[in-house]
Amino acid sequence: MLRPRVLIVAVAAAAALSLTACGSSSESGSSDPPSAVALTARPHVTIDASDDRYTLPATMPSGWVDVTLHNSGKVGHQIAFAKLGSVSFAAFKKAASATDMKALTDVQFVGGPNNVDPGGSVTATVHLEPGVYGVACFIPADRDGKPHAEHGMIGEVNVVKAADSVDDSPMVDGGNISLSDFTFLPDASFTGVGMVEIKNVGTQVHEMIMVKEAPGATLDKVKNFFIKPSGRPPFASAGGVVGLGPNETMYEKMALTPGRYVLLCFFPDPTKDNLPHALEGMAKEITVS
Ligand SMILES: [Cu+2]
Repeated sequence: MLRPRVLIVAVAAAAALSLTACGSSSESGSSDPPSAVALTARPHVTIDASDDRYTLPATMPSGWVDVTLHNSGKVGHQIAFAKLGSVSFAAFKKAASATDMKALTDVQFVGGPNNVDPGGSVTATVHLEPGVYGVACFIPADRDGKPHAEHGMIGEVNVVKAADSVDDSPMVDGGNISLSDFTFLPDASFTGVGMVEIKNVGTQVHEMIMVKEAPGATLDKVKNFFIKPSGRPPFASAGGVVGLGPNETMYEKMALTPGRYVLLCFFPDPTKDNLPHALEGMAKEITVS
């Protein structure tokens, strides 16, 4: 009785091995990292950002979606997805254009890619329920300090259930980071490599801008550059996520190289006259080894 069973197991194992070998050899010619296999399991939507507009699809599939923001502009951009619910697009537009977070307490911020440098791309995995979403860039323009949303980086997207919609949440192999009021809490399993779960355990909307410190940089030097840019940035961008509401979860595939990183949130605190969260302690240095 035992012998045939062992054989079957051995054959199954060999088949699995050859499948794995096939999969990896077909990947090796591509410029994408091997992790692209996991990315393609979900719908993948690429949105272009220029100064100051998005090229948006009219509809997007519901469920877990990999959203890539490609920046063909000259300054950094982001795209925050917010389910409008009972809020009209006109009201969202007015509030986002003025960074009036108090007027946006009834929309559901579900995240999006952040900190996308000119010429670059950042991908984030967000969960979209069917419905109407507003999208916006809250980064202030150099010329007048108003959010890019005010200058045209705002739009409306219809989310509908599609044949390729995926409701199973992504597999996590890079650890977890919680966003709280007002700090970042990477857990012990966080490695900075692989799929990272990002969860908002606070009561306000948060973002996570990730940068890698340049030699000689410090947390304060990085933070001060964001508040008052001058000279060369003491860091290199490393992606990030934007606009994640309380109790919401999203994911980002990371491939951080060893070094010191700073995580920052500049979302305004509506209870403190829109004081950026970074000035309430939401700027943290972490080491990736
Ligand atoms: Cu925050």
